[in-house]
This record gives sequence, C-alpha cells and structure tokens, in this order.
Amino acid sequence: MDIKMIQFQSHGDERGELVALEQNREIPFEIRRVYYMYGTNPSIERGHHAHKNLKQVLICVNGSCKIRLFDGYEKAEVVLDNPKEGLLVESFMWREMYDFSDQAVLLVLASEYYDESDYVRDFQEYQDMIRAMK
Ligand code: T46
Repeated sequence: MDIKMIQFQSHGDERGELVALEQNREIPFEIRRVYYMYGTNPSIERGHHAHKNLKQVLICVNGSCKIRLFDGYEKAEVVLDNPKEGLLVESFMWREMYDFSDQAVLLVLASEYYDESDYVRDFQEYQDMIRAMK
C-alpha cells in the first residue's frame, strides 16, 4: 500500500522549533477542521472506521502512537513519533489508532466539517463498499 507521509520544515533556532502548516501548501487540501486527542489510555484503540469523503493529515505533535490502515485490500502500520511529519489518510481508508504513549497528542487536520453521515463504522459495510467501487 502506498503510505503518504508528508515531511514538514521546522524553523528551528536557539529558542526551539516551530512548524507552520498552510492549506493547499504543506497540507494538500483546504483545512475546515482541526481536532486533537490527548490523555489517551494506552491500552485502548480508537478509530475503527473509514470516511466516504473526508481527507485528513495526522500528526503526533507529542509522544507517539501507531496507525493501522487498510484500503480494502492491503494493510499497513505506521508509527507517528515525529512532529515534523504527517500521515495523509485519504477517503475510504479504514483506520485504527493504538499504542498511544504517555503524553501523546495526536493532532488532526481535516478537509471537512464534522459529519457523522460521512463515517463508515461497520467493517462489513466498508468491505462491501470497496468491492462495489472496483
Ligand atoms: C478519524 C480519527 C483519526 C466531534 O464532536 N467533532 C469532531 O470533529 C470529532 C472528530 C469528534 N467529535 C465527537 C464524536 C464523539 O462523540 O467526539 C467523540 C469522539 O469521536 P470518535 O469516537 O469518532 O473518535 P475517534 O478517535 O475514534 O476518531 C477520530 C475521528 O472521529 C475520525 O474522523 O479519522 O479520529
């Protein structure tokens, strides 16, 4: 599976690091929503769904976590532990987030406003949709 990691420039100096992200530049879409998760219990998994339309870039800005992706045919696993890189998750990708470290903060830049009707939360329904798209 083609994993799309985006490398960000960090403007570091003697004071520390700064990463700036702009829509349609570092982030390959218009950013309509930003959310982040923190205080995540390391023994739980989040996600377990796909989106019909939404595109997102996931950045672990502190600590680390793992992302399991499935495109309907192939699986991949990505470790996010670097605030200078983001994982592009396209629509119709099944995603699961797990193994959150202590103090992990997962920042998400999203292409659309929150819309529950965009979620596919049933795995069988997801697989049926992927097969139908072939
Ligand atoms: C995704 C992965 C990476 C809102 O009210 N607005 C929002 O924008 C979001 C994202 C969530 N919520 C509410 C809905 C639930 O009551 O926050 C609660 C937790 O959301 P959810 O269970 O969907 O969280 P995750 O971590 O399973 O999934 C989230 C995103 O929902 C999803 O789009 O791709 O992170």
